[in-house]
Amino acid sequence: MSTTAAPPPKKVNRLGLEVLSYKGAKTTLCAGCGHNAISERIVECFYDLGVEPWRVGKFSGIGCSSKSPAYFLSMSHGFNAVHGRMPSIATGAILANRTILGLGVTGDGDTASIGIGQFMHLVRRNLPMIYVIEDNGVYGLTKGQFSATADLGSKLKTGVINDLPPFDCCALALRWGATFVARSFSGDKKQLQALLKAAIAHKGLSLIDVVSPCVTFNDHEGSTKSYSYMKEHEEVLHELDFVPAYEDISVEIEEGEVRDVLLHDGSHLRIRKLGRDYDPTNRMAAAAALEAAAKEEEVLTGVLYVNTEKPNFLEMLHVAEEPLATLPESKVRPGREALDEIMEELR
Ligand SMILES: Cc1ncc(C[n+]2csc(CCOP(=O)(O)OP(=O)(O)O)c2C)c(N)n1
Ligand code: SF4
Ligand SMILES: [Mg+2]
Repeated sequence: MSTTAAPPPKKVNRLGLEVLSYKGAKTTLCAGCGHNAISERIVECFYDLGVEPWRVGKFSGIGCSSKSPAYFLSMSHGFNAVHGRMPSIATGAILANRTILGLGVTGDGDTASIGIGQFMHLVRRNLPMIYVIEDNGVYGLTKGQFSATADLGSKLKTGVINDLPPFDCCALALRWGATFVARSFSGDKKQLQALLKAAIAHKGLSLIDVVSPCVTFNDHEGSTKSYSYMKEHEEVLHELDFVPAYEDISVEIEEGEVRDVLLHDGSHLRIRKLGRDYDPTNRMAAAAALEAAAKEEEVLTGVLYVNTEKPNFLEMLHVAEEPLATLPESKVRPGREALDEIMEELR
């Protein structure tokens, strides 16, 4: 009689899908690149929350960071836009089909250098999508020139010093009316997981600027986006837990120590106070905290700001629930009367 034991049952999420269903092609990025760690977190979070991968639209521009959507969610839709132009492609796609869950993955060059104008309008419109900036302070793909997020005085491998002040994408996004602004570090697995999950649950633009070291061109002494710099200068604002809507959230919350932010889909972002008092619903305080941190050469990580009240772009425009391509002609074609009215107005 055979004694071979049955293989253990495969681990699946609430949709019955294995984690394999959330993976992508094998990475071609450098070993140790921060972007690879972010791809891994994306796989874990979408799997954990049981998001249907075929509902996701991955959007990116050009860069090592923008290549990374090939390395996760292979069952999702994807669009690699021209350098810095991902926001307009994502805007068009999400307006045409609001059932898509938009996931933008971009670089600091793609967003803050060539793409700053597009990024500005995306924030202003509060388009519901997740927008991850893989921020290494350089153009990794074109061999390590400074980007617009490189800190003043930081040094290239060649010894060149950056003599321009940086754009802080979080501070800019706050100024332009963003509704979810967070900063993280690719090396902080737990924090990044909680932030990505909250970003999935938020129904406006969810910006996460992730310091993601480029091991090949910007991980040396004198860089402010290196692993060692982040280890010394990261200032974690709070401890984060994400409680999805389908889990029981009726756990007692200790007064004064923990704060719960209710997100749109009924999930909760649980914010546990660390050393300081920080209110992530106060936009002015968030801007001041970033300014103060920059002066102290600290990198604040966590949820900097969240606003669940402001309408998103689709709500502002009253976009139809169904994908526009599926609307019947009776809904998309104005009737004779409406056309006559327009003609009358133009007389
Ligand atoms: C219109 C245009 N200008 C310039 C380039 C060259 N280029 C390709 S990627 C890149 C910068 C990428 O930097 P970043 O977005 O920070 O991504 P990383 O490689 O650092 O992840 C540049 C300047 C291009 N492809 N297209
Ligand atoms: S060059 Fe830099 S950013 Fe590009 S894959 Fe290598 S480590 Fe990552
Ligand atoms: Mg970069």
